[in-house]
Amino acid sequence: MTIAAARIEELCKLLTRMSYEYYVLDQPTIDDSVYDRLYRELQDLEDANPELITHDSPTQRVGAQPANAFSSVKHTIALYSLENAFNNVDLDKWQERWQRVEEGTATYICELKIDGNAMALTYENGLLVRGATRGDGTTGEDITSNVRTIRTIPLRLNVDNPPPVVEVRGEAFLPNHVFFRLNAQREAIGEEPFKNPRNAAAGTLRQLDSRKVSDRQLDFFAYTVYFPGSDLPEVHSQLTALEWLQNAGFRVNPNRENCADLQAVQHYCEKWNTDRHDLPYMTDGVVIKVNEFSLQEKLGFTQKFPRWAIAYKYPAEEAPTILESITFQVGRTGAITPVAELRPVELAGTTVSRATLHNADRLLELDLHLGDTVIVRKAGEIIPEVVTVLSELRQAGAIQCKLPTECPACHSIVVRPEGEAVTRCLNSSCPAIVRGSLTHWVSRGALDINSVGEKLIAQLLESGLVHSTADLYDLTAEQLMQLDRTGQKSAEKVVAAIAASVTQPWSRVLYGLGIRLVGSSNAVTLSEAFPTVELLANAQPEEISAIFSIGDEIARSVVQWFQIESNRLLIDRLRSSGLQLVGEDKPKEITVVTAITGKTFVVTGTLPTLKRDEVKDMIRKAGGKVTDSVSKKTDFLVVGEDAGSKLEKARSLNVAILSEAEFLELLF
Ligand code: 3BA
Repeated sequence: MTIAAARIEELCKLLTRMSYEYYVLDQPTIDDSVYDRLYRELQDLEDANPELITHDSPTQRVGAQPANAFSSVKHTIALYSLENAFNNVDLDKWQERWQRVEEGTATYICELKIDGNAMALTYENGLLVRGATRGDGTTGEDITSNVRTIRTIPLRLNVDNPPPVVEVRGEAFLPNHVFFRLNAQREAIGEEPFKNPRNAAAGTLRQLDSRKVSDRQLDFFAYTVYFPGSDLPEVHSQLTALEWLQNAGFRVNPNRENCADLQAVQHYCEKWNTDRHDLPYMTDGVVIKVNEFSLQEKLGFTQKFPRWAIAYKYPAEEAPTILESITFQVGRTGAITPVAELRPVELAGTTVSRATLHNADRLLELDLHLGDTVIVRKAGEIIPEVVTVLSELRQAGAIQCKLPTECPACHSIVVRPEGEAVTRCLNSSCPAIVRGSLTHWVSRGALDINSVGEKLIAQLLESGLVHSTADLYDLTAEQLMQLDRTGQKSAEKVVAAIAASVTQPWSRVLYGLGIRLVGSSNAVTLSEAFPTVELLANAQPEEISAIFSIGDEIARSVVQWFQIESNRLLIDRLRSSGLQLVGEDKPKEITVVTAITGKTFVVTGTLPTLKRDEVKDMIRKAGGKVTDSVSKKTDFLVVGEDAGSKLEKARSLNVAILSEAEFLELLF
């Protein structure tokens, strides 16, 4: 079998299953846009190889699988589709196209495109007589009893002398919070969650038990109204139609805008691409309509679409593509991140050719094979990631992707600590780790050495001039001038910039060390609590985690870092190079030496006047340390009422015990 034949067969099987899940089960497992792209791939393959088209190919099916639970209704006025635009150029072309049919200008109404289910409602003499799904646009399903449960659809129009027949169209949808609650309930009873609010709404509308529909809190935005056989003069445009609908008792989306030209339309689309994420319901684009009915009538329809309207679709955030290979990146902490190298695919407005696989666990969980069809997602500003693999499309004999057993940069054995998702290289002189450490050391929040960039770091490592951050401070201009394209002037500038960095405060040096979990704010907190590197290097984990906002895991990470011999040597060399390993406000603490300075305290029980946190603050301000648990290193235990095991332990260890009054005496 040829590759094309195999791919066609696999795509047919997968798409058939997907459409069954979508239409029959109301339980799609895959995003619509992904389905569309795979469908198009199948269509292209079949166009190129027509002899391979089978009778049961999904492309040979016209329209959707009808569900027969509800009786079908023929729409008296068809529900057209909307043409799609994906960018400003498409909008320009659309305007040019309609202006060729009817010269002139128009004002446009922009409406948010609600990502729900289009519905057709019929009112006779003001009364709701029928609610139907859109179906294929000509025929839909009669779901009147379910529609009646939607609170924002009036059962009687709120107008005097309503026209004999009124047709209203709009979008039924499930608000996001209802969707999340519904899925939580489904998962609690072991049911599959819905993939998105639109599918949840579709599933709800086709529920046979209307009482269940009523519980689900469906909502409805109206956007079109027809008065067959009885035109109302006051309704002559999209804007006046929306007003009429609102007055008649419908919910109309408030975020509509009257735009004088296409530029204003484009501005609206741009603005809502970000703002839409704050709305309590899903939107997937903007519908743009020529406002005046007189112009709409002149423009008319093509086979499928009204010429006077278009949907500006926000870019899809998920797409299928092919996994070409996997590479492994070693970060400055030694963490090895698997990266998927992909066949380039358009996603959310950019071309994506790499995506993160996060960690070793994720890679194994996905069980990736080379050549696999994977789904990548890029939402907002997030780094693209591989979300799933379509293993049905895997070719026979595909090679499984494995975790590296050795570091791709230094070839030393890698380890994966029990219970951790991350594989690490532990060789602190691994070139990838050193490069990462150097990049971090010179970065803005750390030592901020602007003139040492990625390129120079690579050159320094390659030439062997630098093996660790400390080596930076021994560099001479002569050495730098040996490097490619480095003149005397720039060499001197670099040396001066490195030298100037020794004035950066202790907190930045601490951050620059790149200790795992010590970000810039933890570094500030730690540097204040431990005003010298010695105090920090010799601190017990409990003393570190006793600091407000510093947890056990951070404390352990700091202690572990200082336990490593090469790190202690690094500190020694940084000290000789003149870096600040002492806080600036240290002198202040030396001047107020009290009986508390340098002593370690534990505070427990309910004190007569002070809160425990107040006491702890007073101790820290006076240069003492506060920890959570009593040990041999504890100098004082401050106790109040109802003290428990800490008091006992302090007694057994002969730790001095203070009442609040005694503590205050010691302090002042
Ligand atoms: N306006 C969907 N179609 C829409 C009336 C036209 C139209 C939509 C719209 C054709 C939304 C296609 C299905 C259909 C009624 C046909 C909207 C939305 N306008 N605001 C121009 O918010 N999703 N959808 N519905 N007729």
